[in-house]
Amino acid sequence: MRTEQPKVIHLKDYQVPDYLIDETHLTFELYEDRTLVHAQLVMRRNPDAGAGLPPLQLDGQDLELISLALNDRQLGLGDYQIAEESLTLQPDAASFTLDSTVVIHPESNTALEGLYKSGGMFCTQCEAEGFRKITYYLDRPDVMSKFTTTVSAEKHAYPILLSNGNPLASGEEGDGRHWATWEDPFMKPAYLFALVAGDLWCVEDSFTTMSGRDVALRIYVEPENIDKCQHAMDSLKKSMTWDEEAYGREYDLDIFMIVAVNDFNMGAMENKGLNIFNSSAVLARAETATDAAHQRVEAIVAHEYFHNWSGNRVTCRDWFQLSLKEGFTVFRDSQFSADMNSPTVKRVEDVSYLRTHQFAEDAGPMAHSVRPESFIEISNFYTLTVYEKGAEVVRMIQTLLGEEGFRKGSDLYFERHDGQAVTVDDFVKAMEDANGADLTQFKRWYSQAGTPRLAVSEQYDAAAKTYSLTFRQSCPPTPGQSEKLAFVIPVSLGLLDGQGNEIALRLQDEDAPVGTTRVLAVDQPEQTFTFLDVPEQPLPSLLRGFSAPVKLDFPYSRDQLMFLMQHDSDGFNRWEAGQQLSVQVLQEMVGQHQRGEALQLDQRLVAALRSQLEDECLDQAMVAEMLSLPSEAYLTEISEIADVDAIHAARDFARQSIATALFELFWKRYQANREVSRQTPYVAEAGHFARRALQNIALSYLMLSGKPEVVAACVEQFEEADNMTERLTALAVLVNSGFEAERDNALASFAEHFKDNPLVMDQWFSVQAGNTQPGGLERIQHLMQHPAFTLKNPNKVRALIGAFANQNLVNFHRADGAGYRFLADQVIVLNKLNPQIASRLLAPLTRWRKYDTSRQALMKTELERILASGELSSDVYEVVSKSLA
Ligand code: B3K
Ligand code: ZN
Repeated sequence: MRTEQPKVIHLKDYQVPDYLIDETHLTFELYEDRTLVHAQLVMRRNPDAGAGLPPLQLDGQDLELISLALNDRQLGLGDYQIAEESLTLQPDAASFTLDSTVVIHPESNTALEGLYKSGGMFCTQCEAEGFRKITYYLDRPDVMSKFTTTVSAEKHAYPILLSNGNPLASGEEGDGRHWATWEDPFMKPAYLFALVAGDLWCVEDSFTTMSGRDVALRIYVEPENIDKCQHAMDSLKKSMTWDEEAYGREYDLDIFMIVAVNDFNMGAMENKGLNIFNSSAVLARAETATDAAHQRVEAIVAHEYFHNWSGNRVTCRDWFQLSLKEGFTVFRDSQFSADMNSPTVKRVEDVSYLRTHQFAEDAGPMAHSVRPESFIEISNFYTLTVYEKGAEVVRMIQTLLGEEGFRKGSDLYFERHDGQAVTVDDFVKAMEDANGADLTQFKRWYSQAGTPRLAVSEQYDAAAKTYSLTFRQSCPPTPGQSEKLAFVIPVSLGLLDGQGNEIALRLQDEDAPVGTTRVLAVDQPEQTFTFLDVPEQPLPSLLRGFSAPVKLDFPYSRDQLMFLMQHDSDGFNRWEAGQQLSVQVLQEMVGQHQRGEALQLDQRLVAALRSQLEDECLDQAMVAEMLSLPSEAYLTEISEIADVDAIHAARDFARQSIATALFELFWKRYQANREVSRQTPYVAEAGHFARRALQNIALSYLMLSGKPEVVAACVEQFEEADNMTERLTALAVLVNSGFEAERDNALASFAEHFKDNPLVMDQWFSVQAGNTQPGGLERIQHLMQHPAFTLKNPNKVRALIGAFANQNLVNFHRADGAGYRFLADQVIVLNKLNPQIASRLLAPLTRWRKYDTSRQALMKTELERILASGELSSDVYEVVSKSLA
């Protein structure tokens, strides 16, 4: 066990840096067995930090110092002190130049942070604190510097040498080596530094910005992937146009580059002018990537591009402000995806994700506010709360200020803070100043953790024709925050009459009605709003578009939910009514299972889904969403104590009953859509996504019938489809079926066909990891022996182990605890190899409070075993210790 307690960093202790680095000149000499890094830092005392010349403490980790010179004077051992994570020396003037040379070992860096090797190429990942593994530096986002970077390497193995900014010069060195120098004219913090060296090919295009400047666009990949870049390039150009139109933001360098690497801890990284991407977030073509993968590529390319303004031009003062760039940028990319595809489908996907995963985080031991107060390891705070809830907070600001007001606020923010490292308060202040608004109370969304509950009750006075809604808000305690103050909750709503028409909304004290959808700002613990001239008892449609990230509670009957599914003018709320109906029905069946009764499905759910399937005018993507019952993970999240087996049994039974009752309709829609798919070449567009989505969900229901004509259709789709969306669904459906011969054939032929494509093999692993039939753990253990699997590649870990623990709940939570033991074993191994991946992988164990006492004990035993397993990384230590606290 760890003897030293790792240090806790607090937001309240923030101090401006003692020194600044105006210029950073780096030279990298890359070799197979070591890399030499020369850094020349042009530094000065920070005028904002007070008088005198305090010691200079630079960050540095795993660096072997070769030489150090201050203003060209070589320093000796007595001139500086080296500790495990720092180097300290005493400057003798307010301005000085510091030259250092260190040796580092990218070739053995398995943590994938700092400079490392992925396959045959060198690449970097510096956010948040990886630059200190490259050279001694002030590795904090409020130290911004102008960088020039020279890279030298052997020419044959590394013909391409890249860094941030614009190319300045290049040349040969003799000995088969060559070099290139890059200059980034924009000041940036070290976390945005990037370097790439490898044998890469590129797809090239260009973009003319709104002021008429030409920008070269390049996507670099390993040669075998050169045919999978077009979708990312199209997405990039759409993003550039969109950011000009929606936010007035123009690109600022002469070149924008994306590089795809196979070994990457997350999706991608927004390094200035040189984005580095997980290959899974760049490569996409019909034959190898699903519709979901295409949409993910489009969203991530956009997200990283948008960071050029929200993150790079205006950056964070400190890491507590992470949501300043991440929440805002997720909000921006979700607006973009909504504009490129279907806004309602996008909203449904985002809200499902938030409610299943972020709400669970908010209710668990790692719960933290959007702007956390403290951390041990910042890597643990790249969370759903900072990203997704942070985006919801920005969205609420837009809902409260209106689209125009929000745009004025963002214009002021970018103009006022260009080139600065700022805080969440600065962002909100710009929104306030541009609109003359007061968001003081609203800012509690940034400082209070936990998911608020909003209980709503109604009162109709037929004589006075008034209708009142009373809102009661509360928020459960979270670690370190027992009491919460009232939030400002924007509630978008409408009222429906008995025919399903919208009622014009006139609030008390208003002279006339104003529209049929209104936003109420609920800002008291309890508050009543009264509407006038309401001719009959209405049915409220509450929280339209999910206008706030809260748990809403209104006592809808099932008939009322069916009415809303039919009539609500808000597309999101039509889906939401269907979800709530499904939840009610499934929870009732969970109860039946627990009492040992025969399961009975409320036929109203079948009727509601039937009318969706019958109506051929509806958006097929929304019909597919309606037909997707709430996931087991979501049903777990909304349970006080989750009964894994009952949830699985109830959901399975409901699916089976729906499949039987609606067989003919499913079959008709399936055949019609499959026929179109057969006749139409693959297109990555919303209408085509929608057709395939309905076709595929229909197939998954149809296969539950086990009818030979369906099995034949599934095999046909698997074998004949020209795209991965259809092929992979057919495979997944076969894998989860009892048709062993067909399943084994399909798995074998898929692996044989795609064995050289690691991203496709990830899908092959995932599909099997998700198989909920008994024996799941043994299948995973067996697959870990497959030659295509390795713990060193984060995508493989996520595809197999992550998918198993997060999506295959009945198998992972099997009663003897073997699933937990297995996960803990993997975490213990990964703790040494790659702490960031280890700490993320263990998240399912942190949710132990959700389960029965026997499972709780088993999960805690494994957390304790991890804690006692030896020297823990700060990443794993923080998550495990907080989970057990
Ligand atoms: N900013 C990066 C995330 C870096 C994570 C470091 N552990 C990607 C993104 O959010 O765009
Ligand atoms: Zn981001």
